[in-house]
Amino acid sequence: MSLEGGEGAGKTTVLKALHERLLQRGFEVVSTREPGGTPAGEAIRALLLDPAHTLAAQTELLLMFASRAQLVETLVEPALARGAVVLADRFTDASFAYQGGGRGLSMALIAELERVFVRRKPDFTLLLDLDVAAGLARARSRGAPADRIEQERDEFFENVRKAYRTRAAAEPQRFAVVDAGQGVEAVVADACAVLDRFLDSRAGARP
Ligand code: T5A
Repeated sequence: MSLEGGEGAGKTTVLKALHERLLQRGFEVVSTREPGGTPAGEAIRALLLDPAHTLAAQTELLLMFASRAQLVETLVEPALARGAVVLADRFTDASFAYQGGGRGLSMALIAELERVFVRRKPDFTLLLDLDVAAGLARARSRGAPADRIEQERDEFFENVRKAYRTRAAAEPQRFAVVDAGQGVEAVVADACAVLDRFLDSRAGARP
């Protein structure tokens, strides 16, 4: 299962709560993040987010998929094979939203990379939907210098949000959308409630 959203939407905060909820419900949980999640993936993440680099959009896309391919081969597939739940802070939907929606790269090309190198979609995806200005303000309030992608203009992030919402609307059976503009406690409560509904609908099956 995966967690998605724009900058500062609160994924890190919500991920911890969902991880705890899954443990309480008796699952082995493997939480991970993208780009990154493996030693090689974290090195790729550093390259991707370093503002010192000017990357072509295609390079950015392929590095996202390089990190993802490493994660799928070395972490996701082995974890699923032994019956664990993988809880991913971003997965392929982020490439559709950022590289497709934000950068304007071909959605068909991204779908083809997904088909060849990922070969699966999350069973359940929680989208934290938030006004772009509010998300950027939250991200900036942490005081860390903006990374390469956070330095993009607002229009880029508006297109990212639009692409996420379009994907959620197209696959309502996979996506649940939570209003991330609420206070932390309300967002966490909503996120846990939709997770519980999903787990209950699967009647004990692994997500
Ligand atoms: N990317 C990624 C792509 O372009 N393509 C891809 O395929 C993939 C996988 C790194 C970047 O890579 C891009 C997207 C990103 O630009 P990331 O590490 O997930 O991906 O980066 P961010 O989205 O930048 O992660 P953030 O850590 O900024 O956002 P989070 O995790 O959504 O937010 P979080 O939980 O750290 O919260 C941000 C701040 O807001 C507060 C928190 O305390 C924190 O200070 N906060 C709230 N404040 C008020 N109300 C709430 N409800 C709040 N929830 C959290």
